Amino acid sequence: MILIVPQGAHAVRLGNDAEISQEVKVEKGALYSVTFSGPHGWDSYAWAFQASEEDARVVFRNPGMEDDPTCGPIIDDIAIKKLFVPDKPKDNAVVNGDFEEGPWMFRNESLGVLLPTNLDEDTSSLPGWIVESNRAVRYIDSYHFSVPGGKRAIELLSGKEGIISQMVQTKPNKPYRLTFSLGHAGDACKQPLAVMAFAGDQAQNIHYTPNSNSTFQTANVNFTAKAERTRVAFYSVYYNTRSDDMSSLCGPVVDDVRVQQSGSIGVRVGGLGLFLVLCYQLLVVVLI
Ligand SMILES: [Ca+2]
Repeated sequence: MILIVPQGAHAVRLGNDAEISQEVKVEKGALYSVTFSGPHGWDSYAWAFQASEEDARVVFRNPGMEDDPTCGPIIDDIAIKKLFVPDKPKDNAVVNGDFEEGPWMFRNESLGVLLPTNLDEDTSSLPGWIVESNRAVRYIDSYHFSVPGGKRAIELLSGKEGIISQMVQTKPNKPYRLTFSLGHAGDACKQPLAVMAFAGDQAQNIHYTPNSNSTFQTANVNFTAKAERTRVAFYSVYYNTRSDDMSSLCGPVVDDVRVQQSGSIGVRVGGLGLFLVLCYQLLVVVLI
């Protein structure tokens, strides 16, 4: 289900203590992601919740912390998308390793969608993955960026302050190989680009080597599983900015993450429970 709440040619500025809300019908137990953005060209964010009832109210509220009440957040487009958690492929322990399932993206959003910190795998806008750092990562699409596979991928931002990770099922003492695509987003990001890739007790610094024939390369990390669950994680080694404005954050692109055994190729939302405070002291609450 996708519900788009177009605001027409106008956006809403929320003054102190102001809020806008809408009742939405949701499927009990299902996972939903809310994407919202400022006026064209501004950053978009996504945030997810699990429906505990069929009636939900999505509320955007400014909790009123601004000294200047005219400086409130501006809300433009809002969309709610029902997420599905892809099945784990037989030959790959990573869920949603191709990042194709994720939050709604507006076609006119040229800056992708920022995914803020979310430590709960069950209420992640990016099924299977968590953003475990205090900075956001960027969900990008192939309409506006270079994407190694399919239509979606992740661009890592803010150096080691932007980390995505997943706990994957493994068999203790067996050898495994983590493989993934590492590339550039085609957004004039200043090189060098590199990721730190973690798989169990292995950590590897991998530099992207520009190749005029491709926008990405394949990288891998070998490891031996120590337990039945192994952490796979990525962050950008450098703190990159775009060369055209020298200020917008950018970084390496990760896609098609796979973990295979070597040699065998083959929200719950309770009442007022969840909220998210972003810049401008914007508070998003889902009331059920
Ligand atoms: Ca992809």
